[in-house]
Amino acid sequence: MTFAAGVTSQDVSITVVNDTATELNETIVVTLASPTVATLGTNTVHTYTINDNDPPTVAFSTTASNASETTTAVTIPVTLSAAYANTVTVDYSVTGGTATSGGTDYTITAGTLTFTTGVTSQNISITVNNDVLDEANETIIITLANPGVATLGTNTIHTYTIDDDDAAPTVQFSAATSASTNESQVNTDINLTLSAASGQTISVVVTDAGGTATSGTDYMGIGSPLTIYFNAGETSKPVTIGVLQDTIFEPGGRLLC
Ligand SMILES: [Ca+2]
Ligand SMILES: [Ca+2]
Ligand SMILES: [Ca+2]
Ligand SMILES: [Ca+2]
Repeated sequence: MTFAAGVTSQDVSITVVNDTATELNETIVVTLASPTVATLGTNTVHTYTINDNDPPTVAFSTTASNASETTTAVTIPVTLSAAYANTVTVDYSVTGGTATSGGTDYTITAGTLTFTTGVTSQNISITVNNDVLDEANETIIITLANPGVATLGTNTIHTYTIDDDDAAPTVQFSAATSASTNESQVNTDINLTLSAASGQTISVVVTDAGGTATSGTDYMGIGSPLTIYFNAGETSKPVTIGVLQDTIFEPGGRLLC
């Protein structure tokens, strides 16, 4: 660089390539050396910074994931397409699913993920309640919104499935035998019980397996086979048998389930 006589200022020209790559800010360091006639002043080094103008996309890594209910600390990763020069934010919230929030099946705090400069991955945390209830597998649907600086990528919705780990309850008669006080007692209830409440509907088929009583004569038929349904949370269900009063002495019958 030459300063002609009387010239006091000259420019160093830099041509920046305005690419489309998401990147951190970059620097160019220019140094002065070997002056002739003059001597070097104080600022012999100059740093020029190229501030990137290509924001990344922000999205879930995958659209779905799952684990056993025994996995209580769940993390759902959200990633940037590339490290960026500026802080990126994105909001997330639960927008659906069959699982119940508020601690029943899980707890999640909706909020904002913040990716500071250079950070490309952040996690959404879910705390799953490992209960002892037999349930269907249940889902939590999380959606990203309101990206700050970045734009939303492809995977803006993630479905997490809690795979239930609790065995279905057993179903049985509450007692192997029972008897009427006498034939004048009508509409006897034979009780069915579950070993534990379930979170889903449970059915069992009750069949009239014979016995010495005669259906239609000594008692009303149970409509065999009769399907009994336990709704979620129920642990006891009656099977009602209508006893017919006659004037003949006889012993009773039996049921199977
Ligand atoms: Ca760029
Ligand atoms: Ca549950
Ligand atoms: Ca469990
Ligand atoms: Ca469960």
